[in-house]
Amino acid sequence: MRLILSLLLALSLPTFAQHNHGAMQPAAAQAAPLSDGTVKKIDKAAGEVVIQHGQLDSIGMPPMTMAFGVADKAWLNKLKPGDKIRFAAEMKGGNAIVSRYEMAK
Ligand SMILES: [Cu+2]
Repeated sequence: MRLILSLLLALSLPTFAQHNHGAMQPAAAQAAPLSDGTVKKIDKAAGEVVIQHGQLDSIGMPPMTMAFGVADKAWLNKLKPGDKIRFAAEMKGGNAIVSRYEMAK
């Protein structure tokens, strides 16, 4: 019985986290469409990546080049200037961040 309760708790945690986040951003992070972007610069000290991006409907932005925070700092070691990516943007604590990305093919 104790094991089952633990399992249920573990399974429900990710759901709770998503709902919690969804309170601020109606379009949940997972639902945010991927947009095209080109990495211009990596700033590890600031924990930011500068991306030239297209229209970002998820955060209501026209195309521009700007700095984004990242959901996972490890990405700053994987990305490099010139990389073409497809990424999802969301607002977190007043800053635009890359919530997920994949390399463009
Ligand atoms: Cu922008």
